[in-house]
Amino acid sequence: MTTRELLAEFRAGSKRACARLMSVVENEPDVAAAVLDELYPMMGRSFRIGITGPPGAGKSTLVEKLGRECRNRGKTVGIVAVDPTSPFSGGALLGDRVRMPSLFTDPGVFIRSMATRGGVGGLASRTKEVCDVLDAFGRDCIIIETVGVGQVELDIAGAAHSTVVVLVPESGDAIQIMKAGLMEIADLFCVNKSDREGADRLVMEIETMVGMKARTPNPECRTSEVGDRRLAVSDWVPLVVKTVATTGFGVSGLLDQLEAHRKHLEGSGAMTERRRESIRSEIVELTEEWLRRDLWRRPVTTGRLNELVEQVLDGSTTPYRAAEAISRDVLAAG
Ligand SMILES: Nc1nc2c(ncn2[C@@H]2O[C@H](COP(=O)(O)OP(=O)(O)OP(=O)(O)O)[C@@H](O)[C@H]2O)c(=O)[nH]1
Ligand SMILES: [Mg+2]
Repeated sequence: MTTRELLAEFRAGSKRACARLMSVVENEPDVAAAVLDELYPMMGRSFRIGITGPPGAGKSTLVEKLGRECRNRGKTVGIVAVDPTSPFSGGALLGDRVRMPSLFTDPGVFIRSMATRGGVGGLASRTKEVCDVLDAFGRDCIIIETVGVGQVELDIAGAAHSTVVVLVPESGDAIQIMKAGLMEIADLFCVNKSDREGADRLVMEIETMVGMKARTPNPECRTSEVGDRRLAVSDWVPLVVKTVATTGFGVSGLLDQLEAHRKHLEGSGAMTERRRESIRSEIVELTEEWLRRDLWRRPVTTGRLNELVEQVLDGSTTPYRAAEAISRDVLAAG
C-alpha cells in the first residue's frame, strides 16, 4: 500500500492505517517528514497527559482506569506506553494487553507500545511524533505512560500538556522525590496504592514540599525571558491526589484535576507559550536533522571529505580545520 493510500484510509478512521503510519513515523525518517507534514493541519486538538513514576507504582493500572473514565465522559482515547528498557516497539506488548483488558476491545481506544532507547547508541525518542499521529487521528485524550528512570520522563514532560507523577507509600519519602527531579516536572502528584500504610504521611510530605517550593521565589524568574514564562506557569501549585488504581478509587477526581490544569494552562496563556516553545524547538530539531541527512548525500561534500582526509594524513591540515573548511563550503554554496 502506498503512503497516499494509507493516508486516505487514516482519514477515513482506519485504526490499522493509524498503526501503520505510527510505524512509519517511528522507523522511517525519510517518509515521516512528509507524513507528518500532511497530518499537521489535523493536529492540535488533543489533551496530552503524561503519567510517570517508579517501576511498579501502578501506572498501567491507573492508565486503564483513567482511559475508561475519559470514555465515560464521552471522549476518545489514545494510549502510548513508552518502555525505555525494551527494544520491542510497534505492536501492543502482551503485558499491556493483560493490564488494560477492558480497553482493548473498545473502538474508542487506541493503544500503542513503543521502545525509546532499546537500540544501540540510543534511538531518539519519537514519542511526540507518535502522539501527533494520534492527535491527527482525532483522539480527544492521549495518555502517555512511562517509567521514570532519569532522562526519559523529561522527554515525556516535554510531550505532554499535564504531567502526573505517580508515587506509592513504599517509594520513599518526599526528599527522595525532590532529589529525583520529579518535583520539577509534576503538574499533579498521585499517591497510588493508598490502600496501603503510609499513604497519608506521603501525601502530607509532598504537600509540605510543594508548599515550600511555591513560596520560594526563583531569582532567575524576574530577569530572563524564559524566567517570565516560568513565572506565568509557576502560579499553578500541584495538588496531591490519592488513588487506588486497582479499584478505581480517586481516578475520577484525578481526571477532574487534570481538566482543571488544562483550563489553567489555557486561561493563563501558558498553553500558547508551551506551543510556541515546542514549535521553536521542533523547527530547530528538524532543521538539524534535515541538514545532517542532506549533508553527506552531496557528491561535493563527500569528494571534499575524501580530499581532506588525505590532507590530514599527510600533515598538511588538521581535522578541525578540515571541518571548518567543509562547513564554510556548504554555507557558501547555499
Ligand atoms: N494494593 C494496590 N495494588 C496496586 C494498586 N495499583 C496497582 N497495583 C498493583 O501493582 C502492580 C503493578 O501495577 P502496574 O500497573 O503494572 O504498575 P506500573 O507502574 O505500570 O509498572 P511498570 O510499567 O512495570 O513500571 C500490579 O500487581 C497491580 O495490580 C493499588 O492502588 N493498590
Ligand atoms: Mg506499566
